[in-house]
Amino acid sequence: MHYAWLNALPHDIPATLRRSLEVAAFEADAFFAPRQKQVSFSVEPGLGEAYRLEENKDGFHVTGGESGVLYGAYALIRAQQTGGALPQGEQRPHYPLRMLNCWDNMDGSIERGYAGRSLWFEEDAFQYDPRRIRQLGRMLASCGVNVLCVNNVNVIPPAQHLIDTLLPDLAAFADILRPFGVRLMVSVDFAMPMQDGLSTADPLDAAVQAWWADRAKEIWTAIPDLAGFLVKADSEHRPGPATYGRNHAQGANMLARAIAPYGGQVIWRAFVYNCLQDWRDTETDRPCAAFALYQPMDGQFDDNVILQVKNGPYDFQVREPVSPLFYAMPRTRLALEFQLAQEYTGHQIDIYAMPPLWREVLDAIGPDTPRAIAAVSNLGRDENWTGHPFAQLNLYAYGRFAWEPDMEPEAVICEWIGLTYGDLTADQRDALAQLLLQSRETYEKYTAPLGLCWMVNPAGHYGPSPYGYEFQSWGTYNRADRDAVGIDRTAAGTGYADQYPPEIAARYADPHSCPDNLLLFFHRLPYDFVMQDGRTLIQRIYDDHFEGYDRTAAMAETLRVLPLPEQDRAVVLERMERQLRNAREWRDVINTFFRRFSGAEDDKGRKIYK
Ligand code: GCW
Repeated sequence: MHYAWLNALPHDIPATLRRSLEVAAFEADAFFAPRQKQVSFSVEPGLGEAYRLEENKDGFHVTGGESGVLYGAYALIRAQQTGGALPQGEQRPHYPLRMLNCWDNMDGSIERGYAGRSLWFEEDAFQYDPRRIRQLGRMLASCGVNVLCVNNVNVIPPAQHLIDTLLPDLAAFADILRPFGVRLMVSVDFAMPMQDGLSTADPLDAAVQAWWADRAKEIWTAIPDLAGFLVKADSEHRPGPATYGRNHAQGANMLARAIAPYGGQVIWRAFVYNCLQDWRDTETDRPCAAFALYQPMDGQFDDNVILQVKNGPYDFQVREPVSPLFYAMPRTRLALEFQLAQEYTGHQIDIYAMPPLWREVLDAIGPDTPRAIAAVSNLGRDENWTGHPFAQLNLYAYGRFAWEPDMEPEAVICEWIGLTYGDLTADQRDALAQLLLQSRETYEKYTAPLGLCWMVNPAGHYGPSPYGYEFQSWGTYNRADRDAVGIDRTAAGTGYADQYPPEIAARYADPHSCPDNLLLFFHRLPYDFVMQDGRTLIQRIYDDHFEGYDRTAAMAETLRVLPLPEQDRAVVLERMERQLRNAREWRDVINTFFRRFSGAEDDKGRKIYK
């Protein structure tokens, strides 16, 4: 197995180890016995996921609840491997639901997957190597993730049958992950009753309600600890309550009532907008959509509904402000959704470490605003799990942030490096940490400028295409012309900025106080607009793109001399070359695009192609 932060552990878990305590004891013993130390355990069921660690003369003692002992064992190993101090006092996760959303289809493909095929689906069936799934369980437990949604939110046939004919297979899969403290979740199709012969899926129809209640009973009989349903409704052509003139609270609550008797939760996604927009329409503004729809429903969702909101109002772009819904729904349980899959952030070819992004988001909204956390998975069947070995950092760090949302990006990056590449010298580790820490900003500089978004190739979302999305129906426009670029989202424009609380809205609304990196998200500005640092907008676009490429070239230099383990080194260097080509392409395409429109020369006389 390659998941290097667990390198010191044996490669497999014997099938007989069924309970988390057994797993914990096995892991701890395997790690500490060769070091002549003993680890003992005691279980206090009331502790649940929490644990306490103590050092004694023979070794260590872990006290925890059922999954707590497991998390305690991994925390102990982590502290030992990184030379960190033992966490003091009772440790418990900040978010009770720490979800990984897998967009796996049953034919084995993964929507926005960049690390190979599905680890558990193939040929429209569950097909997997149970040892690999146990390794997956260890990986998730070792970083603290506790819910795995097995199928794509776009429920592509035959995945709708996961909750009827395929239930025994789903239950068998749940059995494998249960000892690792991982519960399953399933994405469901809102119109499923109609596939079973009903004439409607109207949430207020008694027959529909009875259908879901029956289904819930059968599902939770088969898998008593199923975490719940994930639902993408009325979004990008998925069915939903709007078809029947019902709102999202009515739709979500209907499902919630069916599964409440079993402790199930409905995770209802707030990713809803008009994907059939006419580009000629300048009134409709996609980032406004979710707030306009959901904010008026605050307080209307049942207790076991969680509204899952992407971190930004658009769609996991390289730079977006946080979604204004996080400031506006105090009476609704919200989940914060991140995307580990690098859809818009380099396809796990380019290096893009996410902790700085998460730090910003969590600082902006406060860690207590969301009540749960979710991330779109970056895993696949590739031997190293994530395509690029460094993309493992994002999964690891996500789990750690889900436990401790106050973590500093640098600390978690260093922790991961210590666990994964412990043989590097302190200087080498530091060089890698700095490279990773800055990788997001580097990527941002060579791609779409200053919060503009969507200059990416529409086919696949890798590489530049400044006008690729411009005349499409997705609500994704930059509206660049010879004088100016961007969309005015202030009160004078689409009004998006006013969805924020007044002090935040005021900061965004003034181009002189709006953070530079969001300037073109909120404003339409002429190329000669003078920015806070004194540079003109067009010069800043050029400078960023040259700098982004130069920083990428410097990354390649750093990596060339870094003595990573051989199997990682080959992949890292090969991908680095592709990243450098990508950065060059972005730099030249974007600079040429804006030079053609603006006619402006680069102050520093660098090469911009005609
Ligand atoms: O970003 C978009 C992706 C879709 C995805 C959708 C969503 C699963 O391009 O592939 O569909 O978001 O989050 O539902």
